[in-house]
Amino acid sequence: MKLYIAQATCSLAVQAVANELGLSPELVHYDVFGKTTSDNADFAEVNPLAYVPVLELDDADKERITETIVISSFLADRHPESGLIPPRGTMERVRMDQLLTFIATEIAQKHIPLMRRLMTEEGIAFTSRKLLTAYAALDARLADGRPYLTGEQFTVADAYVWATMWHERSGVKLDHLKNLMAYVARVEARPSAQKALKDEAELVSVHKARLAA
Ligand SMILES: N[C@@H](CCC(=O)N[C@@H](CS)C(=O)NCC(=O)O)C(=O)O
Repeated sequence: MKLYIAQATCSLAVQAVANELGLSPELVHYDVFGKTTSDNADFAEVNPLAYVPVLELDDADKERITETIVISSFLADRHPESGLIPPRGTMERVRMDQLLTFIATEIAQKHIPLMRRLMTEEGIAFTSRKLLTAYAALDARLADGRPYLTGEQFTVADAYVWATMWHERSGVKLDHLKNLMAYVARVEARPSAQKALKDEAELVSVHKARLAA
């Protein structure tokens, strides 16, 4: 499998999930600003919507899957023993899908226009409030001392929240949310997260060196 990633983006979630599962997809870096890829692929052809993550399968058609939730769930579903995602058709899975959609729409996609400085003052205030509300809801969930969002078990939702902790770049202050901040540090300490950061940094540096040569 081939996984297209970009630096410090939601693709880190898929990397962390793959690492939890012991999978080693070939990583390809996409520079979202320069529009180049580390393997010289034309990213406009890889994903005409021009965003990561993209997972290319090893099947004959080399089918490509997009969307962070879909890729993470696809990988986790193929390894039910991992406990990274509850089985389809159960209420636990409904709650997980609800949480993943919440993270995508109320957190990840709310950060992006803030980080890119694309909003009016009113837009910044509105979106920052929305983000604070969303993060406060996660903080409240963790208030009973559970280590991860759904309990004792690390899941794809934890990988996604960790990968999209972009509050410093979008100017949203979260330091008062102590449960959340301790939880993020816990997720980041996992070997899967550390490996994701290391692999990403190495690939970005190889890509940059190639462009500079
Ligand atoms: N709907 C997609 C959105 C993914 C997305 O927003 N990717 C960002 C990084 S987190 C990206 O590649 N942006 C590049 C760009 O917009 O130019 C998903 O949920 O995976």
